Amino acid sequence: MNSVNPENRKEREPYVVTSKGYTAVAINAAAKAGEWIKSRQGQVKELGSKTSAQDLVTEVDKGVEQMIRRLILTHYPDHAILGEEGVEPGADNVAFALEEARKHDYLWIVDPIDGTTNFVHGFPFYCVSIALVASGELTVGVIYDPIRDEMFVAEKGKGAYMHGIPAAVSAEREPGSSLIAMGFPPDRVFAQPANMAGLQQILPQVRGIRAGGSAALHLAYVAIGRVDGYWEVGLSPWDCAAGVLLVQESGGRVTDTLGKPYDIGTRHVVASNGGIHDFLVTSLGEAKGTGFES
Ligand code: 2AM
Ligand code: CA
Repeated sequence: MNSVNPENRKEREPYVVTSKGYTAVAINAAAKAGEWIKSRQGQVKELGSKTSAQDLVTEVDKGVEQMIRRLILTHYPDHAILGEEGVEPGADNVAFALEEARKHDYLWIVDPIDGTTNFVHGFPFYCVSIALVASGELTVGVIYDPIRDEMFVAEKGKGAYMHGIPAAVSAEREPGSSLIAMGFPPDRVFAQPANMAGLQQILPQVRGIRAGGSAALHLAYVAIGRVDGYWEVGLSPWDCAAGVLLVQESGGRVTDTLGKPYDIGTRHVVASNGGIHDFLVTSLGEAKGTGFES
């Protein structure tokens, strides 16, 4: 009789590590990626541009994304991955790639370096961002800042943490006492005028504004209360997916610039402690700085 020993069959199949949870895999990948990125600061060899001289990419972005993809697929070979360097630039291409990616039950959204311009210039404000969307729901969000060695971790329904300490948004309710972050993606035709309009409206009403150049880190800073709110018009899914879960799990609120609930396709984002959210949304509307005007 031709009997098959199941143990032998197991040995012949590809070896798949299954013992680690999604969050542990994301943390491990972000930590490894972050260390590599930090070690390459100031040593970029292949500086390229995508849509314009402002839209930069380096061999480090590409190499780190490959590494993160391999690490995730080692554990979960049938999961899908949407990464910044795997998609052609342009809002239409991003939207198309996202619609394809959404069909998968398990979708990882990866930005190998959020803040590439900072990385290229040696301005120490950039991070690795990894999110998992399971059955359409943001489930894990991990952001790692290798410069400060800060690991921000959020799990749906379980809260957000920085180095194991629970994260919480600020309690500020007064715009005049608020520190706000925002940003300028490289698009100068559509995003820049909208973001400038919002800046013009909001800056005179708040304590200060910071535009650090990393959407993901700004969202992590909302989550941990270092800034009270953040907005930016013209983002891509990988810039904000992980950070959005961090803010939500820290007690904050995330919408689009019209105040509608966030979805992974949302490009014009407002995130806050909740207390100043309506102020930001209302101000952007008054300024015609929502990105939805045209
Ligand atoms: P990046 O560094 O990963 O490219 C600047 O405030 C923010 O805009 C950063 O998070 C930056 O992410 C993002 N960004 C840069 N190029 C972009 C593009 N072409 N489309 C959307 N967002 C972009
Ligand atoms: Ca990036």
